[in-house]
Amino acid sequence: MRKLSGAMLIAALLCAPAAWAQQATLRVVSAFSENSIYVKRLEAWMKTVNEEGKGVLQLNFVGGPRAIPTFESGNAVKTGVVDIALTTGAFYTNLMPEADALKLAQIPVAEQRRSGAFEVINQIWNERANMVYLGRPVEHQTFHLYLNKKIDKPDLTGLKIRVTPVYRDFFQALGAQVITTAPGEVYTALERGVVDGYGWPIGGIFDLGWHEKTKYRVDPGFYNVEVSLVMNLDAWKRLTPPQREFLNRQVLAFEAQNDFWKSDNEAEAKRQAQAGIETITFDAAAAKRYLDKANEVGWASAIKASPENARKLKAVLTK
Ligand code: 173
Repeated sequence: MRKLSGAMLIAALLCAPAAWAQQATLRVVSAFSENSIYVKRLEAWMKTVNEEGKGVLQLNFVGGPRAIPTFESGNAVKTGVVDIALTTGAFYTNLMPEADALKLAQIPVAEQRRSGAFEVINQIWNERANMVYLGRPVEHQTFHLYLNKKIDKPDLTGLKIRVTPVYRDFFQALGAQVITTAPGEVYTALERGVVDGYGWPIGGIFDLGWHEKTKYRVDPGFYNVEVSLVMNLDAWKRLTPPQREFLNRQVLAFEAQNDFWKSDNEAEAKRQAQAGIETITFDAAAAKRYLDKANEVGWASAIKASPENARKLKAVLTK
């Protein structure tokens, strides 16, 4: 320091705030619990982003549902309480019911980016929720019905099932009585016998100990599990072009790891079997009816709730 002349010191001090302004720090939350596989992968990704983003962009993980309750995650992003959330459309249908339609996508996210589907999603998300749809770092997973009572056909009459908007209309169409809860309440609901089962992806039931309270998994799985990064539109606009480019590149790198889920699916199914969870399967005709029903009910609900946007999404997300 002694070697700096007075003029140089002043110049350095004047430059410092400008240089500093080139680094943005964004607040990130997760609608999924902190010990979930989704958040473990998010944190690993953020670590890389922060290492590579020094002087450009930093991500600050604020927390999971204890920081922002699961079903408030969309609102927190919309209003700018946080900048980014790892969440899913079913958790912010209060803002835009069509968000849940991303589970009906039949084409991979990389293709959605090439085909223009991604832009259609972004137009809708910008307008409806003041959000930028950044990317989808979870793919190749299906949802399943987990039960504590045995069934031999796709008929849930007399069963109480924990749902979110993902499964609500489908399970209801199969005769179930449904109870909506955040993931954080599933264990207690099972423990108290408030529900006979729940919907959840193929992976993750061990994260919160649900395997202890689960007897059966129903196959086949249905829909396309959607977990995405969404960002407040104003916060996005405040970023400089290089910061946006950096963030986009990092999200693409995250999505490029999506094959991870294929091996995770196998590992999780195996682990469930080892934990004594039996698989319930239907005959081919019943399985087809089950999947067709899921799809049909899914689109019918989305179109009913938000006709114009759901139709736009259907046009670009299905084959
Ligand atoms: O809570 C849920 O069952 C749910 O809707 C969901 C959505 C995506 C991934 C995991 C769970």
